[in-house]
Amino acid sequence: MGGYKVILHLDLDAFYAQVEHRRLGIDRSVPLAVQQWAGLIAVNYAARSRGVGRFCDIQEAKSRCPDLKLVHVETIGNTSDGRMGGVAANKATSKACLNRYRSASTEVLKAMQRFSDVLLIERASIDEWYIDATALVEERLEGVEEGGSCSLDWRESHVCKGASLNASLDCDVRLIVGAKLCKEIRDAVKAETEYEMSAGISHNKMLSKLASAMNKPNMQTIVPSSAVEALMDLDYTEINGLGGKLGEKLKTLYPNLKTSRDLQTIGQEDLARSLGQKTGAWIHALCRGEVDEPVKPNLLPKSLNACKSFPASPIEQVHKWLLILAEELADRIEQDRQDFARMPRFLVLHARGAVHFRDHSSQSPMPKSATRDRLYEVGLKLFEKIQGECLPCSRLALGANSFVFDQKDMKKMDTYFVASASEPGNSGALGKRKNIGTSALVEKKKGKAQCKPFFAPAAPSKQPGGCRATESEGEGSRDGIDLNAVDISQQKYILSMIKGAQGPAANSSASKRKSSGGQSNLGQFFATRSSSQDL
Ligand code: TTP
Repeated sequence: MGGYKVILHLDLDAFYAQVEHRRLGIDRSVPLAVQQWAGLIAVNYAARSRGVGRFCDIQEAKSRCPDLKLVHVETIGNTSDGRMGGVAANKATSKACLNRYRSASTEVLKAMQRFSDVLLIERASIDEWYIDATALVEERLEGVEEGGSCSLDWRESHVCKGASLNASLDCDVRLIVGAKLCKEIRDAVKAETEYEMSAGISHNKMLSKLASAMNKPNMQTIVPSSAVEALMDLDYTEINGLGGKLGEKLKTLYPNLKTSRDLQTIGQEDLARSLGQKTGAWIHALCRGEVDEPVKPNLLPKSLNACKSFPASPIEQVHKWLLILAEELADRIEQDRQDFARMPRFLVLHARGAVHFRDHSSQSPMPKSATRDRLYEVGLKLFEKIQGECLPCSRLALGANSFVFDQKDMKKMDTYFVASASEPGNSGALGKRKNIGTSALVEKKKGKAQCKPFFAPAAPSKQPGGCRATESEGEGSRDGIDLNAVDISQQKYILSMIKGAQGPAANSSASKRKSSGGQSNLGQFFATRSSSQDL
């Protein structure tokens, strides 16, 4: 093992717009934007080239690009009983519903999962993922040592401006093999879902995230360690984790510093004094491109939420919104049950009083049948408990958390799994894909030059920055999955569900594979306990 990580960051291009292109069968060359109420939330690249951006209001967008196709996000409500319906969007009477985009995101994840069960995948937001591809890269390189071959052609990738790759360095060889792999993953996702992604390939999450944005759309960029020093000229607020409150705090503390390189002039002690030991150490490494955060697999959402903010409202309005939220949550619980065979144990209601702007919450066991009407009924009782502090009300959220696995569905799936895994000739997805595409074949030379170990030791497990989570509704509920109670057949079931119940090949590959120095899907599943996030 070379000791160099290969971390990919994959980011869907103009995500919601792509979903609408596919759903409505609209050619990608047509300028298209997704609208939510009076604003644009996704703009495709054809429209961007005509001067349309998220900053435009609808009128300005139309005047810049008269043939712009506008698609409104799906909404719930707007009808007398709150049922879902394709009705005209009205912010005062309905709420945006992201189910369409969540499903598309799950499709993409499944396609990546099917590609290989050695990849470690972390969902960073609804449309971006980190992948630790180190194990698969090493596996390919081991194949070369055993007499196989491996492409060292990086022409399908960009290399970060001002940098070059050196195929005689172990670290760069790994990025080149990782880039080939990354292209294969993107191609597999495109073939299966039609969605296009951009990607970054580097040795850590921070650098691969910066890289994926360098050549959008539908391109990938490699950032070798030799590029890092020059890269640090960037505005530090562009670095993931420094774009928000922490970046603001840094600006206040050090008003004259703009770039990452400027930040390097502050000693770790000073940073620690102003921001605390952990954050100080983290920023000290971050502004040098040296943060080695692990990819934390998190495939299962830990809570499901439906929420709505509205002008200060009396009880009748609260009831109306509660019915709409119950509709959405019931739908999400059912979808989640189908995807992961589990049910939440608790229903939580959060409400914000419009007088003091304080949030209050109340929770109860989940009703046995989580239908809209039952959730509404229980939700009303939960609101009664806190309504003294919450009326008039300006925000409501209804959430489900603390999941247990559905024994009945497990059993069904168990039977399926055992039957399919025992079928002969199941070679597995990875085996089929190994060493494909060898346009410029290079035999691995013995005794390659080593580049200087560049990256600092792993950062503390909880960094202050973290990943953007566009869909998180901030509930901070606990993950109630009791993994100790999940036996091996249930784990197999969950694997097959996450992989989209592929049938024999995928399942048997998952059960036969050893972890190859990386973490299998099973490992990913176990890792959800600490790192999964709401989607
Ligand atoms: P982004 O990844 O920020 O952007 P994008 O995928 O549309 O475009 P790009 O190719 O530049 O990455 O956001 C992902 C989706 O999240 C986006 O398609 C729509 C949604 N979104 C919102 O709903 N509100 C917002 O303010 C932003 C920024 C995004």
